[in-house]
Amino acid sequence: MNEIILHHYELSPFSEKIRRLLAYKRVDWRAVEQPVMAPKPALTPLTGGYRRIPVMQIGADVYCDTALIARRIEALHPEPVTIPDAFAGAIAVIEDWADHRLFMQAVPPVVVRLLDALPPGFLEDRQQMTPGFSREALVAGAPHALEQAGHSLDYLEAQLGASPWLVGEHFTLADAACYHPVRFMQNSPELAERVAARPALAAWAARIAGFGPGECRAMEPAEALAVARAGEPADVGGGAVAASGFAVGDTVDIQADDYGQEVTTGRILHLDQNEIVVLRDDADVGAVAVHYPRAGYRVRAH
Ligand SMILES: N[C@@H](CCC(=O)N[C@@H](CS)C(=O)NCC(=O)O)C(=O)O
Repeated sequence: MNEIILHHYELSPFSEKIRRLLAYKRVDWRAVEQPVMAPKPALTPLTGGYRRIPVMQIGADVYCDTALIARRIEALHPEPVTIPDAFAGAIAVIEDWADHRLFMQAVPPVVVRLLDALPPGFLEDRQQMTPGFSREALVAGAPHALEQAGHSLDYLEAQLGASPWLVGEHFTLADAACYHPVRFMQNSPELAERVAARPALAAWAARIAGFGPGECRAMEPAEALAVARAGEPADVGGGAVAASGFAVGDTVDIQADDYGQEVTTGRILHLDQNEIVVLRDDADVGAVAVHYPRAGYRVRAH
């Protein structure tokens, strides 16, 4: 009942960020394969609309966004530490840079390379999430993104030439966050060449890949929905930050502020500086608590 269920797909870079953490921590987890494109009929009953990948589920608690998922895994499985207190702020800054800037430098060159192999409807689906995600815009944007990626890879190479990991003496969430765009870059020969040309970076990436697949067993999507249906939200410590303007019980809409505009609507169970938890009563799975980070998400009165 309390096992970690990760809704993911193999090629998903953000899922890889979480899979590396789970492998490093040697945590058992269940893998639910979700479609690469909307609709996601075995995911949205859990989230209430959010369609991005990955999503973590524990019973009837559902966690959106890797920033929150990583921190919940750390709280549940604190050893080995991947967010040491002494570096928590620096790790969050590097993570944000990796998830947004570094990742976005990888997207145009990689997608342009994959254009002929993409499933039908892929660009249209991503255009729904990010207006302007067209073949023409990607082709036009790829050379600059490639050039800019070189600078980012230089920063990583400089740090990894001086220390084995990006922050401190051990693998941390900062490494997992930077690894996922670097791994995604392997799909573009031009980017893969730039990674390979930086020896400390290439060796670091190989070490992280070497954590292996982790302790993972597949789960059917219907079984994950049944788990939610059978469970009750458990991770719902009450409370609200007065300064937020909201109170426990208010019905709110939650929406990403970058891409993917689907909205989750629910009643606030918990709200603090870092996280908002809303309760949804879903026709299919019953009561579920949906957890979001505050950073990167708009919360509005419904
Ligand atoms: N900020 C989100 C970003 C997640 C994200 O962009 N995921 C990609 C896949 S790696 C996605 O959802 N793409 C659209 C899809 O898979 O439907 C997070 O950290 O979880």
